[in-house]
Amino acid sequence: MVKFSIEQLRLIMDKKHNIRNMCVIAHVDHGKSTLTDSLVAAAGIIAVENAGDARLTDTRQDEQDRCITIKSTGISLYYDMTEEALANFKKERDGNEYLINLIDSPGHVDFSSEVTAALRITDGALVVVDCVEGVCVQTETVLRQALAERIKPVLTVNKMDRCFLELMLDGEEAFQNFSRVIENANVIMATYADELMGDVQVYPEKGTVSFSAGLHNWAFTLTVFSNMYASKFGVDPSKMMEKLWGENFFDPTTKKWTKKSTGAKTCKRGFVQFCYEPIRMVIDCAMSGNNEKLFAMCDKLKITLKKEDKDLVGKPLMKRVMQTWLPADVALLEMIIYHLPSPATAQRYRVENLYEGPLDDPYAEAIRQCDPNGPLMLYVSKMIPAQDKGRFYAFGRVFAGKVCTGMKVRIMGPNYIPGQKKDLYIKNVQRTVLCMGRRQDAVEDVPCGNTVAMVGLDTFIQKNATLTNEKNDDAHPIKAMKFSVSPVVRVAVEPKHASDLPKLVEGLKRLSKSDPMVLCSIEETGEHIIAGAGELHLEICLKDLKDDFMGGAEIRVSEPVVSFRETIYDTSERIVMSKSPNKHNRLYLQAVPMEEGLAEAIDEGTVGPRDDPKVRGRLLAEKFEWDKDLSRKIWCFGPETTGPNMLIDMCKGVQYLNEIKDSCVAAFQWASKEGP
Ligand SMILES: Nc1nc2c(ncn2[C@@H]2O[C@H](COP(=O)(O)OP(=O)(O)OP(=O)(O)O)[C@@H](O)[C@H]2O)c(=O)[nH]1
Ligand SMILES: [Mg+2]
Repeated sequence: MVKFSIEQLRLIMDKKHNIRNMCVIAHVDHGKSTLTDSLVAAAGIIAVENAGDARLTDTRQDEQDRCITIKSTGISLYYDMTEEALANFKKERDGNEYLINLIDSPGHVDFSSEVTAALRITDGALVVVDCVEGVCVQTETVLRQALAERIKPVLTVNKMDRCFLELMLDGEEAFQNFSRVIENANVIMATYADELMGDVQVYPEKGTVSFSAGLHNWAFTLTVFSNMYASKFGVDPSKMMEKLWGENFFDPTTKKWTKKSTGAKTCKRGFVQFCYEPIRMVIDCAMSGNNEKLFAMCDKLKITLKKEDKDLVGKPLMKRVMQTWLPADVALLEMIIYHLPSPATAQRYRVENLYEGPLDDPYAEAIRQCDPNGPLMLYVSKMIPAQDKGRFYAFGRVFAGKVCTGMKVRIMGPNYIPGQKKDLYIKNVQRTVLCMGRRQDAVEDVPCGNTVAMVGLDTFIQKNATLTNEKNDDAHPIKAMKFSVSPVVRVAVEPKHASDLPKLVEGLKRLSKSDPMVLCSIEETGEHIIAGAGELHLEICLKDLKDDFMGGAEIRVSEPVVSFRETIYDTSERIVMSKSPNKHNRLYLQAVPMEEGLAEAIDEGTVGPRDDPKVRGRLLAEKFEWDKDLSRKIWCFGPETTGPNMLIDMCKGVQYLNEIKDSCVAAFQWASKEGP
């Protein structure tokens, strides 16, 4: 049952103010995929009854079997806002129809690179936090990444049903628990926020926090309740909303609001009195079979149940009543539409983070304005395996211009340097496609502000690329993504039957394309190495390699090895000495830890071998308190001549020292590469 057609969808894609690109991020198992399902139910692709059980965005068989998301999956939702719901909407809009391009991301650390790739092509994030487990390690990691990409967050406190059914929390306990969760998330947001985005913290009383039970398909924001009560109390909904959170107490016997509890038994916090208790009552009645009271309450709350719904008992009845009363899609989609930025808004401040070239050239300007008539600027963030084995869709976001079926594009790979020919191709886009969970639909063209999948570019794009019009040879690429994990766990693979070697080589190429993080390389010994972010990541990669990319050919896999890294914490306790082969020269060497932050600065590229020595000297002197002369005596960086180690000549008054410089540099490269 599809409620909307591709034609309808394509029409809204031109209305850049009515688009929201967002991803769902959270710690592992906090309910992202389940919650996404409730939203998809609203867009009409799956029937509402199944919402919460199908995990439609978990498209792979192993994702379904393991109940874990491995790849991020995009899906487009169509939502028609009512006139009343838009009454307080002050931002620019173009009619009532909205298109929400949603990406469900994995929560397991091993797949963080999928989150990075998803964040790049979205402007907003729905942060999901399990109300019982609270803010966890990965919640912080993904939030930090989101804010670094200038993605605006809204929060949902999820698995609310656990408060009622499992923990049986009373109202005050629940409130304290929720405020703590929100507070913890806000601390992280305040820490990593950047001033251009303004205040990114979330507040229930401003409607940027929702409370949800994805599994049971219900959710609410305080906006929902304040609209419900505003008419009853005859006050403005925004005033009502403030009363529903924080230190506001109401006593129905005196009908008075106070800032502190009066101590009377009937005096309760606004949130408890008006939101938590009514929900608890409905749930309790449904679960205990007290149908009379339940249906009376339904009448009062204007919940219209279907006749067959009234025959349900226990949990299914509770689920049905709750989702009729507080439908998850309405609360969440309205929060997303109200509070997350449209591409037109977001690209104005994201352009600096995105574009590598000068910020006043026509390409930067087209991204800033989200201009569909400007030059094409498209970032391919990942490659998605297509149904016919071995082919890939190039998936990404159009930041400016339009991409059309059959169009000739300039493909700038990650190693492209403006003005040179390296890593540059000019090819045709065979087809442009929209990805909707498991299905794909071809469309004629896709304008800026939207996500798109393209057929026919997979032989030219390894993992990421920037696409622009054929003739725009002065365009700079879009910045490469920064991953928060690196491929540290390595295994060696070999085919069981030597005749399968070509299959392995081809398979490794495909594997490396399909995953943003995995690294496939050949050692000097001829071994094929696969490196992943963790054991689970490797396991999935190996399975994909065997089953999908090598047609089931058998492979032998070595035990995983983590490549160790060595560092020094303190100055070495003695100076070591070595004699030259002719025994005429003595070399003395001592290891000293770098100043705090220097290794990181080298990793980030702020200090490096290619810097102007004068500039580098000044920077080292100012930031790391180096002696000015010392920085001129850096012989090399290592390993690979760029790494975060340095060899420094400390000799004074020695002649002809430069004659041994090359040998020392080579030795240092080797020593710093080998590690322990
Ligand atoms: N009680 C309760 N359980 C839920 C709710 N939402 C999800 N769950 C359960 O939590 C588990 C994880 O749900 P998922 O939706 O797969 O979680 P996820 O965040 O997508 O997990 P990853 O993608 O692997 O990070 C499943 O067993 C769900 O049934 C909820 O609202 N209430
Ligand atoms: Mg999931």
